[in-house]
Amino acid sequence: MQRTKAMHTPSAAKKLFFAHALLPGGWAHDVVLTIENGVIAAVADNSSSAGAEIVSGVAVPGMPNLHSHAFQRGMAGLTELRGETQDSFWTWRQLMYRFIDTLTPDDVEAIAAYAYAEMLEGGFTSVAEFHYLHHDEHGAPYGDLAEMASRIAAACIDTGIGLTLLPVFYNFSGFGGAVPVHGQRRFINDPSRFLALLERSREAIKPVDDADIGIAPHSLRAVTPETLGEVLKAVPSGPIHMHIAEQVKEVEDCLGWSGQRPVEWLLDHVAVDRRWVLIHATHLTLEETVGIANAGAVVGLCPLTEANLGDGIFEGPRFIEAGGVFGVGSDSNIEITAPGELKQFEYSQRLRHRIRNAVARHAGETTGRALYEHALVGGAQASGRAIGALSVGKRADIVVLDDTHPDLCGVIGDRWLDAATFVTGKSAISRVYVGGRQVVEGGRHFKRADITERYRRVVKRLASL
Ligand code: NGQ
Ligand code: ZN
Repeated sequence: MQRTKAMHTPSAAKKLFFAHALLPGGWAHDVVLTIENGVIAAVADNSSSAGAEIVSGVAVPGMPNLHSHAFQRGMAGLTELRGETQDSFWTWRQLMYRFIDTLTPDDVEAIAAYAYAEMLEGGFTSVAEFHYLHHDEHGAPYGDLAEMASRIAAACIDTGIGLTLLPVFYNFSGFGGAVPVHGQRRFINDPSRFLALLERSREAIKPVDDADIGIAPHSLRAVTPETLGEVLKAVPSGPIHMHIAEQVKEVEDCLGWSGQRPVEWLLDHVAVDRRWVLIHATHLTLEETVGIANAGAVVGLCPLTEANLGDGIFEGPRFIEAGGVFGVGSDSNIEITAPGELKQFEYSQRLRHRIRNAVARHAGETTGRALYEHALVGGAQASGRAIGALSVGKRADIVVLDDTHPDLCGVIGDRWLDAATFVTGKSAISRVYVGGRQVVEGGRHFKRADITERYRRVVKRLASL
């Protein structure tokens, strides 16, 4: 009973007491967070717990997930079978197109709810949903253009996760305005229908407490300079996300089309700034790497998916040295865990450069802390919402680590984040709050049973790639 109540009561003012919390200035002790309407209204350290709910464990800011295609959770594990030719990103994409052939709005809602519950259990308190499955199975728009967007919103309400909805502008199938292929029929809009969809999507997210909206031109492959320009001109604010330079073939095709590499082209032709989030940005020259950092754009890394799809490895140390900002996303949702994405990122850097502690910024800093703080900053910027820190004015998105866990009980401070990142993964996450509402207890989402049952029914029907 009480659990249901915690999910649904509008969050009146409340106070939470933590023995330890990671604040913007570092670790603080005996911390009381006062939360009003989902927002942190006051932070006091060295405080008494009187009048506050005492929460055992270590409070850290919830991690924003800056890139997800929720529906792809439903095909996790189904594409690991060797095909007739050498498998690659592109053969995976064929299977993905097949998977969406028959997905209904109900399916998408059920899969998204399951993915979002897992995100919350995995330490992600918000999701930037890069949403492109717009139309019905014949490629015709639904009666409500934003039918599918409203299902994403419903899954957010169901699970309590925060949302930045990114309706995707997908116009063509390749550089230079190539005609879309059959498998892309459910994604395609021209600028005017896309802008209408965007307006309807703004309405669709209104019932979600913790939500905002941006746009996502899918990739340079999916737009032309003209149609991209038209959409950008019509949307003067909010985050802009785009897949870019993920595959070598994509870089080659872009060179063939324009004589420039994707990031080089973008930096030259579009006013890239802090609104921009470049997803993957895997294959870059040093000049492009530094160019993104100088533009103030975020690089959105999805290390588990990038490994699964055989994309390649982003250049971390040079980007960070140049002051670049990055965050992490779960993308194809093959495995959903914030610590897991951070670990995979660090490990790929270690393998690429044959070094250790690649991301720590100075002697004496631990890698777990550095990874976590980098990704909070990038994730919040990419989400365009007031999240990513336990400080006044931010949403009360809180992840609580279990400091009695055998791998955490003997250490303190930054070492908690090292243990959670490299050793325990999400098993050290005990509680999660979004906008001050508790949604995870003992590592389990409050609605896990119901959401799982619904998901099971859907995937049993779909699991035949
Ligand atoms: C996507 N996913 O939109 O889901 C893409 C594949 C494409 C990743 N790029 C399709 N990881 O890029 O054309
Ligand atoms: Zn993606």
